[in-house]
Amino acid sequence: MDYVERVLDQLKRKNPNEPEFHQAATEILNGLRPVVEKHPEYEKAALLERFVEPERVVLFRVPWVDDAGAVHVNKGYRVQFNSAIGPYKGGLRFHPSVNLSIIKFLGLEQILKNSLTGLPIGGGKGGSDFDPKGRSDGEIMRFCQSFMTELYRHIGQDTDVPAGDIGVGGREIGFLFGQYKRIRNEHVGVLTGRGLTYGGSLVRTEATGYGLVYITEEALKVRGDSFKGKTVVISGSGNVAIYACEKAQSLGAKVVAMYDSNGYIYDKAGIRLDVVKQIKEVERARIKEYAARVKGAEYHEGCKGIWSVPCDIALPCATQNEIDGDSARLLVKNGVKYVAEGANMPTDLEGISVFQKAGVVFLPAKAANAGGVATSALEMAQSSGRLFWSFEEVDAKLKKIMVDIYHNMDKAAEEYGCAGDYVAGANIAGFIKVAAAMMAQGVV
Ligand code: NDP
Ligand code: 2IT
Repeated sequence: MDYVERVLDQLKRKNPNEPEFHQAATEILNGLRPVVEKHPEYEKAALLERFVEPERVVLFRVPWVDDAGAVHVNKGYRVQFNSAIGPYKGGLRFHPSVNLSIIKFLGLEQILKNSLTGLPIGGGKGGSDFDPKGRSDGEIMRFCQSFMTELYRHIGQDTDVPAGDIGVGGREIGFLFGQYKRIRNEHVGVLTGRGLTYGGSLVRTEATGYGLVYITEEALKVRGDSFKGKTVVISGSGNVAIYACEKAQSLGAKVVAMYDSNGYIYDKAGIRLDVVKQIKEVERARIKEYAARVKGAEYHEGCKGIWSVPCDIALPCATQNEIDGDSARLLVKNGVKYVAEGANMPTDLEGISVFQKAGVVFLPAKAANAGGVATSALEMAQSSGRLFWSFEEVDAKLKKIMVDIYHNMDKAAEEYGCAGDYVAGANIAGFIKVAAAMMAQGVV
């Protein structure tokens, strides 16, 4: 067994029943093999063992009262994974599937993603198994207030700065921020994704989806191609999916399918994003509605079928493990040329290998969806500086960050003998900075 295998083996033994965490760690550490081989001092310093162990895990009770007066109890999590290059930074996910394994996989990914942005942010993630679906605004507010009543003591603008993720958008960040400010009596950049009237940044709402399209555009450009005239399939219909669709359409692509957790819509004329926004952002209703409102559009029950829709570019933007080996094979058979991950770990290990073997240009999540957290870091900079930048200014910075990430991971892959393997390239490019910072700071 080499060093990487030993660390993975130990991780699985020490953290049983955490399949998503095992999956993310396997993908990451396998990519880092050429780096640790080049740096034997890392093994002596138990660097990988420290890298995969969170600095701190906070687990807490979140009691709240629903509109009918019934008392509920949820679990709250914050995994403060790595602060070597900056304060912990990463989103909060509210979804019934949330557990420690999922928060740890997201936190581990976040360390390298945040490093790739080139900005000084460490890695963390949190959330709750709370299910926001069907809850009133009052219930959401009381839940967020209860969640923050414990979380506030663990975070701070220079310590840990949460943001949104699945189930946590502008409304939730507003309630969380209000409670933090009330308890702490300070108006600081302790959360990102805030509204524009209380410290938020322009472009943060659009950033993950736009960034995903910017990095894909760069991958197309260096191959003498563009989004123009391309058929695109996007899974999800939440924050990331909607703004990926918006930017892809503005560059001349035709987006033909999207989904939510119940089923997918297919519109061969091209998705009408105004209708999707009205259904998902305003009414918080189901995507099924789209087919009732747009002539010629189809609705299919179930999610998996979306990968049978032929496309040139697939942008999975919903959740982990949406694309397994079979779905990947189907996409390849139907001619997909580019897959860029808007969601975190949407392709499983078999799916990644299918794409790479077929020569599909595969842009992994930690690079492809880094635009969200990068713009969060720009929000933090504006908060600290008491500044407010224009849309054009933030958008230009975001675009440059995404283009730089593309070239950094491309270069890293080439330097370490795996040209074109962006999974390894992104892991390596992200890890080098974190590893250097950890080595410089001693055994901590
Ligand atoms: P949203 O809550 O806005 O949207 C999530 C979308 O994915 C919804 O359409 C939702 O459907 C669907 N979805 C969620 N869970 C499942 C599931 N188990 N099966 C099928 N569909 C599902 O979240 P975001 O758009 O913010 O996040 C989407 C992905 O992007 C996540 O993986 C997140 O970690 C990642 N990401 C988000 C960033 C951000 O800035 N927001 C930044 C980087 C990555 P339904 O409405 O039916 O639940
Ligand atoms: O997965 C992610 O990068 C996010 N959910 C965004 C995190 C952030 O701090 O903006």
